[in-house]
Amino acid sequence: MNGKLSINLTRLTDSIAEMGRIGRRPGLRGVTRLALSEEDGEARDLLVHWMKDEGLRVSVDSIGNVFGVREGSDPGLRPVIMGSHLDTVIDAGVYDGAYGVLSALEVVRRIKEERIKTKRPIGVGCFTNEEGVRFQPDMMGSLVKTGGYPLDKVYTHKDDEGVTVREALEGIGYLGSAGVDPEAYFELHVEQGPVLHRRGAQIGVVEGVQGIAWWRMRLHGEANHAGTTPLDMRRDAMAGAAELYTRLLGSVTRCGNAVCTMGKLRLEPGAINVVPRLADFTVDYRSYDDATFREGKAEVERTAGEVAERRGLRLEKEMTANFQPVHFRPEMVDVVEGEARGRGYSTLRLPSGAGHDAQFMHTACPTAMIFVPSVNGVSHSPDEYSEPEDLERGANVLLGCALARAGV
Ligand code: HGY
Ligand code: MN
Ligand code: MN
Repeated sequence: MNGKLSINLTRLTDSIAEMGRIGRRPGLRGVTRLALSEEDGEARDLLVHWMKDEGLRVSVDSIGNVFGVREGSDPGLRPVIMGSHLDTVIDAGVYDGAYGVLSALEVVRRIKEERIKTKRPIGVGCFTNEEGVRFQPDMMGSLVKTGGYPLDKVYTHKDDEGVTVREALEGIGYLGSAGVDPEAYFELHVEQGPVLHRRGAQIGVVEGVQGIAWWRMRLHGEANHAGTTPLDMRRDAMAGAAELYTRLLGSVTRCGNAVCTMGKLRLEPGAINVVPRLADFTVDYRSYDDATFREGKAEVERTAGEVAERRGLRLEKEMTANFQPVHFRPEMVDVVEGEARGRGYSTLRLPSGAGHDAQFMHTACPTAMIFVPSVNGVSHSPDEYSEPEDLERGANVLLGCALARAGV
């Protein structure tokens, strides 16, 4: 392989498969490891076990981010960290997050096997609650670590059962105190979208991450009889939510460079013959373009207000994430492209549609992301899949970038 050090693909895919056995649920085909759940704790414990097997110095910080670092010849230098997350959405694939964490572990294993002593310490990072499904906001671990959100405030955030982040961290034994301060951060991730696979490109050279805005909204109407209540007498919360979603989808379709999703919806009282009095739902709005993102967020809130007004509904809305589009440092983007091309891989530059810890690590240190193709662009689904050769290429690029940055 033109003399460049490469990873051990079998060991990597075996570790992904073993990690992918954690979080299986009857009736679901995928994995479910919601942040700070028992399953997330089990996944973290397995990672820590592997880190200790490799003799890494393991530390856990105050928001539960886990780091495993191999000392360098100059321990006074800040470490190069490669990482991602192990928590998942509901019924997820085995690659989202875990591929990046386990590829980072594989890189450290290979460096150790080759008895390479890097100048800088080099290690693995596993961030808390990247997905934001159980607790909001998403990318919580990297956001708090980089000072984007106050720790004492995030500790009080609750899940649907009223459990706080702090209680959940304590519950799985990952309420730590000491983290690491990376000199640089690299994140390898499956693209989760269709671009690389459609274009036949082997490595995605990620230029940035699109803006993400999340709301929790409640439309309050009035319960009434589904048979006897004339349409013009109804205050139907579901009709309001449906109209809002339809109008937002129409708007992002017309604008062409934004997306919108209402992924979670709960109705009360939730009976077939009762006009819903409450629609409790989420809105996820994203765009890579700064102006579109700003205007789009205003339109989401304006449209929700209009729909509520006209339908006689009371609107409650809470913004649970508001992250501007991020553009990685050009020199870091160039490093990824240079390493991939130096290995003879084809490359394509693109923004990330999904959120990642890298978008916050970017505010603390030089940061880069590497993508590999997702077959048919599927993710956040048990059908998420990437070819082993692609997994290998991505991990080889991660190895090359991190080793060069750490210095030998
Ligand atoms: O929502 C996202 O893009 C990420 O998976 N948390
Ligand atoms: Mn992810
Ligand atoms: Mn994800």
